[in-house]
Amino acid sequence: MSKILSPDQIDGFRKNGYVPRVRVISKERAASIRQRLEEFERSAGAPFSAAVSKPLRANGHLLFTWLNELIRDERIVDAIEDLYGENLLCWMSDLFIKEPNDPSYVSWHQDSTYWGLSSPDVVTAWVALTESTKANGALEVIPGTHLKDQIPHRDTFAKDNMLSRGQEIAVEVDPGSSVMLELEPGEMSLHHVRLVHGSAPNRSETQRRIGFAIRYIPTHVRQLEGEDTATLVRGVDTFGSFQHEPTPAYDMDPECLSFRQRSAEKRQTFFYKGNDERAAG
Ligand SMILES: O=C(O)CCC(=O)C(=O)O
Repeated sequence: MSKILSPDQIDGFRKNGYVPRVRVISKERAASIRQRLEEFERSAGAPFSAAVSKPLRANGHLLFTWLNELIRDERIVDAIEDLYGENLLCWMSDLFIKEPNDPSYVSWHQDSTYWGLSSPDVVTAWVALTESTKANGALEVIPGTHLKDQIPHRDTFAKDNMLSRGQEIAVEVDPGSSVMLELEPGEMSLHHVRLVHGSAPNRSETQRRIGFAIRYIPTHVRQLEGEDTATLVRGVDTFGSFQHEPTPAYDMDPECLSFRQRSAEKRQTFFYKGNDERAAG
Protein backbone atom coordinates (compact mmCIF):
# COMPACT_ATOMS: atom_id res chain seq x y z
CA MET A 1 0.00 0.00 0.00
CA SER A 2 1.45 3.35 -0.98
CA LYS A 3 1.46 6.19 1.56
CA ILE A 4 0.95 9.38 -0.46
CA LEU A 5 1.22 8.73 -4.16
CA SER A 6 -1.66 7.05 -5.99
CA PRO A 7 -0.99 3.98 -8.16
CA ASP A 8 -1.43 6.27 -11.20
CA GLN A 9 1.20 8.69 -9.92
CA ILE A 10 3.64 5.84 -9.22
CA ASP A 11 2.94 4.40 -12.68
CA GLY A 12 3.38 7.86 -14.21
CA PHE A 13 6.78 8.19 -12.53
CA ARG A 14 7.92 4.83 -13.92
CA LYS A 15 6.63 5.60 -17.44
CA ASN A 16 7.22 9.35 -17.74
CA GLY A 17 9.93 10.05 -15.16
CA TYR A 18 8.04 12.67 -13.18
CA VAL A 19 5.07 13.33 -10.93
CA PRO A 20 3.39 16.74 -11.28
CA ARG A 21 1.88 18.83 -8.46
CA VAL A 22 1.59 17.09 -5.08
CA ARG A 23 0.57 19.20 -2.07
CA VAL A 24 3.11 18.48 0.68
CA ILE A 25 3.08 21.45 3.04
CA SER A 26 0.53 24.21 3.57
CA LYS A 27 0.76 27.56 1.79
CA GLU A 28 1.28 29.10 5.23
CA ARG A 29 4.29 26.90 6.02
CA ALA A 30 5.79 27.62 2.60
CA ALA A 31 5.31 31.35 3.27
CA SER A 32 6.96 31.06 6.66
CA ILE A 33 10.01 29.22 5.18
CA ARG A 34 10.24 31.92 2.51
CA GLN A 35 10.09 34.58 5.23
CA ARG A 36 12.98 32.96 7.13
CA LEU A 37 15.03 32.77 3.96
CA GLU A 38 14.37 36.43 3.25
CA GLU A 39 15.23 37.39 6.84
CA PHE A 40 18.59 35.66 6.30
CA GLU A 41 19.06 37.59 3.04
CA ARG A 42 18.25 40.89 4.78
CA SER A 43 20.74 40.15 7.55
CA ALA A 44 23.38 39.13 4.97
CA GLY A 45 22.59 42.24 2.90
CA ALA A 46 22.31 40.27 -0.36
CA PRO A 47 20.14 37.72 -2.15
CA PHE A 48 20.86 34.11 -1.12
CA SER A 49 22.82 33.29 -4.28
CA ALA A 50 25.18 36.22 -3.65
CA ALA A 51 25.21 35.93 0.14
CA VAL A 52 26.82 32.48 0.15
CA SER A 53 29.85 31.41 -1.83
CA LYS A 54 29.41 28.93 -4.68
CA PRO A 55 30.30 25.65 -3.01
CA LEU A 56 28.05 26.72 -0.16
CA ARG A 57 24.99 27.26 -2.32
CA ALA A 58 24.10 23.58 -2.07
CA ASN A 59 23.05 21.74 1.07
CA GLY A 60 21.13 24.55 2.75
CA HIS A 61 19.74 21.80 4.99
CA LEU A 62 23.09 21.93 6.82
CA LEU A 63 22.79 25.69 7.30
CA PHE A 64 19.22 26.21 8.42
CA THR A 65 17.05 24.21 10.82
CA TRP A 66 13.93 25.04 8.76
CA LEU A 67 15.43 23.49 5.59
CA ASN A 68 16.67 20.50 7.60
CA GLU A 69 13.10 19.99 8.82
CA LEU A 70 11.87 20.17 5.23
CA ILE A 71 14.15 17.39 3.93
CA ARG A 72 12.70 15.17 6.68
CA ASP A 73 9.09 16.27 6.18
CA GLU A 74 6.83 13.27 6.63
CA ARG A 75 4.69 13.79 3.52
CA ILE A 76 7.66 14.42 1.26
CA VAL A 77 9.56 11.39 2.56
CA ASP A 78 6.39 9.25 2.37
CA ALA A 79 6.17 10.05 -1.35
CA ILE A 80 9.82 9.08 -1.84
CA GLU A 81 9.21 5.86 0.11
CA ASP A 82 6.37 5.07 -2.32
CA LEU A 83 8.97 5.09 -5.11
CA TYR A 84 12.15 3.74 -3.49
CA GLY A 85 11.31 1.95 -0.24
CA GLU A 86 11.76 2.75 3.41
CA ASN A 87 15.54 3.26 3.80
CA LEU A 88 16.29 6.71 2.44
CA LEU A 89 19.03 9.30 2.39
CA CYS A 90 18.89 12.93 1.38
CA TRP A 91 22.03 13.18 -0.74
CA MET A 92 21.89 16.89 -1.54
CA SER A 93 19.64 19.92 -1.53
CA ASP A 94 19.72 23.02 -3.71
CA LEU A 95 17.90 26.33 -3.57
CA PHE A 96 17.05 27.48 -7.09
CA ILE A 97 16.09 31.14 -6.89
CA LYS A 98 15.23 33.34 -9.86
CA GLU A 99 14.70 37.02 -9.19
CA PRO A 100 12.08 39.07 -11.11
CA ASN A 101 13.39 39.94 -14.60
CA ASP A 102 16.30 37.56 -14.06
CA PRO A 103 18.16 36.18 -17.10
CA SER A 104 19.19 33.04 -15.13
CA TYR A 105 18.02 29.82 -16.74
CA VAL A 106 18.67 26.10 -16.58
CA SER A 107 19.67 24.37 -19.83
CA TRP A 108 18.21 20.98 -20.82
CA HIS A 109 20.15 18.40 -18.85
CA GLN A 110 20.05 15.11 -16.97
CA ASP A 111 20.96 15.40 -13.27
CA SER A 112 22.89 12.12 -13.42
CA THR A 113 25.66 13.65 -15.60
CA TYR A 114 28.19 14.68 -12.93
CA TRP A 115 26.80 13.27 -9.71
CA GLY A 116 28.93 10.10 -9.68
CA LEU A 117 26.19 7.94 -8.16
CA SER A 118 26.17 4.18 -8.72
CA SER A 119 22.53 3.86 -9.77
CA PRO A 120 19.78 5.94 -11.40
CA ASP A 121 17.59 5.29 -8.34
CA VAL A 122 17.69 9.00 -7.52
CA VAL A 123 14.74 11.35 -7.36
CA THR A 124 14.37 15.07 -6.79
CA ALA A 125 11.50 16.56 -4.83
CA TRP A 126 11.25 20.13 -6.17
CA VAL A 127 9.33 22.01 -3.47
CA ALA A 128 7.87 25.39 -4.43
CA LEU A 129 8.30 28.12 -1.81
CA THR A 130 6.65 30.67 -4.16
CA GLU A 131 4.33 30.19 -7.10
CA SER A 132 6.24 28.63 -9.97
CA THR A 133 4.61 29.53 -13.28
CA LYS A 134 5.32 29.98 -16.96
CA ALA A 135 5.87 33.69 -16.30
CA ASN A 136 8.53 33.24 -13.61
CA GLY A 137 10.39 30.31 -15.18
CA ALA A 138 8.83 27.07 -13.91
CA LEU A 139 10.61 23.74 -14.33
CA GLU A 140 9.99 21.94 -17.64
CA VAL A 141 10.52 18.25 -18.35
CA ILE A 142 10.62 16.01 -21.44
CA PRO A 143 8.46 13.01 -20.51
CA GLY A 144 9.93 9.54 -20.93
CA THR A 145 13.53 10.67 -21.42
CA HIS A 146 14.54 9.03 -18.11
CA LEU A 147 14.30 5.70 -19.96
CA LYS A 148 17.28 6.67 -22.11
CA ASP A 149 20.74 5.95 -20.79
CA GLN A 150 23.14 8.73 -19.88
CA ILE A 151 23.12 11.21 -22.80
CA PRO A 152 26.37 13.09 -23.63
CA HIS A 153 26.49 16.68 -22.34
CA ARG A 154 28.72 19.61 -23.25
CA ASP A 155 29.90 22.15 -20.69
CA THR A 156 29.19 25.78 -21.59
CA PHE A 157 29.89 27.58 -18.30
CA ALA A 158 27.45 30.15 -19.74
CA LYS A 159 27.16 33.18 -17.47
CA ASP A 160 23.44 32.98 -16.73
CA ASN A 161 23.21 29.19 -16.61
CA MET A 162 22.42 28.13 -13.03
CA LEU A 163 24.08 24.69 -13.36
CA SER A 164 27.58 24.00 -11.97
CA ARG A 165 29.19 23.62 -15.42
CA GLY A 166 26.43 25.18 -17.52
CA GLN A 167 26.08 21.67 -18.89
CA GLU A 168 23.58 20.99 -21.64
CA ILE A 169 22.47 17.97 -23.60
CA ALA A 170 24.72 17.56 -26.64
CA VAL A 171 21.86 16.38 -28.86
CA GLU A 172 18.79 18.17 -30.23
CA VAL A 173 15.91 18.40 -27.73
CA ASP A 174 12.39 18.98 -29.04
CA PRO A 175 11.06 21.73 -26.74
CA GLY A 176 7.62 21.10 -28.29
CA SER A 177 7.41 17.84 -26.34
CA SER A 178 8.06 19.44 -22.95
CA VAL A 179 5.64 19.65 -20.03
CA MET A 180 5.70 22.62 -17.67
CA LEU A 181 5.41 21.75 -13.97
CA GLU A 182 3.63 24.79 -12.57
CA LEU A 183 3.23 24.75 -8.79
CA GLU A 184 1.57 26.65 -5.96
CA PRO A 185 3.63 27.41 -2.83
CA GLY A 186 3.82 24.23 -0.73
CA GLU A 187 3.37 21.87 -3.68
CA MET A 188 6.14 19.70 -5.09
CA SER A 189 6.89 17.86 -8.30
CA LEU A 190 9.15 14.81 -8.49
CA HIS A 191 11.65 14.09 -11.24
CA HIS A 192 13.93 11.15 -12.00
CA VAL A 193 17.71 11.71 -12.17
CA ARG A 194 17.82 10.80 -15.89
CA LEU A 195 14.84 12.90 -16.94
CA VAL A 196 15.76 15.71 -19.35
CA HIS A 197 14.64 18.99 -17.77
CA GLY A 198 15.41 22.70 -17.70
CA SER A 199 13.80 26.08 -17.14
CA ALA A 200 13.55 29.49 -18.81
CA PRO A 201 14.41 32.89 -17.28
CA ASN A 202 12.03 34.66 -14.92
CA ARG A 203 10.25 37.22 -17.12
CA SER A 204 7.86 38.49 -14.49
CA GLU A 205 8.32 42.03 -13.19
CA THR A 206 7.64 41.33 -9.55
CA GLN A 207 7.56 37.61 -8.73
CA ARG A 208 10.57 35.78 -7.29
CA ARG A 209 10.63 32.08 -8.07
CA ILE A 210 12.03 29.99 -5.24
CA GLY A 211 12.32 26.21 -5.43
CA PHE A 212 14.02 23.91 -2.95
CA ALA A 213 15.27 20.82 -4.79
CA ILE A 214 15.84 17.85 -2.47
CA ARG A 215 17.75 14.87 -3.92
CA TYR A 216 16.88 11.50 -2.36
CA ILE A 217 18.45 8.07 -2.80
CA PRO A 218 17.74 4.66 -1.32
CA THR A 219 20.59 3.55 0.95
CA HIS A 220 21.93 0.97 -1.55
CA VAL A 221 23.14 3.76 -3.87
CA ARG A 222 26.89 4.49 -3.60
CA GLN A 223 29.16 7.35 -4.58
CA LEU A 224 31.61 6.05 -7.20
CA GLU A 225 33.93 9.05 -7.20
CA GLY A 226 35.18 9.13 -3.61
CA GLU A 227 34.01 9.90 -0.09
CA ASP A 228 30.65 11.58 0.19
CA THR A 229 28.03 12.56 2.76
CA ALA A 230 24.25 12.32 3.14
CA THR A 231 21.51 12.62 5.77
CA LEU A 232 19.51 9.56 6.77
CA VAL A 233 15.88 10.68 6.60
CA ARG A 234 14.11 7.35 7.05
CA GLY A 235 14.79 3.78 8.10
CA VAL A 236 18.23 2.26 8.59
CA ASP A 237 21.42 2.44 6.57
CA THR A 238 23.01 -0.99 6.55
CA PHE A 239 25.25 -0.06 3.59
CA GLY A 240 27.16 2.75 5.30
CA SER A 241 28.48 4.13 2.01
CA PHE A 242 27.95 7.78 2.98
CA GLN A 243 29.19 9.60 6.06
CA HIS A 244 26.04 10.71 7.86
CA GLU A 245 25.59 14.46 8.20
CA PRO A 246 24.95 16.22 11.52
CA THR A 247 21.70 18.11 12.13
CA PRO A 248 22.02 21.85 12.83
CA ALA A 249 20.97 22.65 16.41
CA TYR A 250 20.35 26.25 15.28
CA ASP A 251 20.85 28.28 12.10
CA MET A 252 24.51 28.56 11.07
CA ASP A 253 25.58 25.98 13.65
CA PRO A 254 29.42 26.06 13.32
CA GLU A 255 29.74 22.26 13.48
CA CYS A 256 27.42 21.90 10.48
CA LEU A 257 29.03 24.82 8.65
CA SER A 258 32.45 23.21 8.70
CA PHE A 259 31.03 19.75 7.89
CA ARG A 260 29.23 21.27 4.91
CA GLN A 261 32.36 23.05 3.73
CA ARG A 262 34.41 19.82 3.86
CA SER A 263 31.68 17.89 2.05
CA ALA A 264 31.43 20.59 -0.65
CA GLU A 265 35.20 20.55 -1.17
CA LYS A 266 35.16 16.78 -1.75
CA ARG A 267 32.23 17.08 -4.17
CA GLN A 268 33.97 19.81 -6.12
CA THR A 269 36.53 17.25 -7.25
CA PHE A 270 33.95 15.19 -9.13
CA PHE A 271 31.41 17.89 -9.99
CA TYR A 272 34.21 19.61 -11.92
CA LYS A 273 36.17 16.50 -12.96
CA GLY A 274 38.11 17.28 -16.16
CA ASN A 275 37.57 21.01 -15.57
CA ASP A 276 39.70 21.43 -12.49
CA GLU A 277 40.42 25.11 -13.02
CA ARG A 278 36.69 25.79 -12.50
CA ALA A 279 36.55 23.96 -9.20
CA ALA A 280 37.72 26.98 -7.28
CA GLY A 281 35.07 29.27 -8.88
O1 LIG B 1 14.83 25.08 -10.62
C1 LIG B 1 15.10 24.94 -11.80
O2 LIG B 1 14.69 25.69 -12.65
C2 LIG B 1 15.96 23.78 -12.24
C3 LIG B 1 16.03 22.70 -11.22
C4 LIG B 1 16.86 21.55 -11.62
O3 LIG B 1 17.53 21.52 -12.62
C5 LIG B 1 16.84 20.40 -10.72
O4 LIG B 1 16.16 20.43 -9.69
O5 LIG B 1 17.50 19.40 -11.02
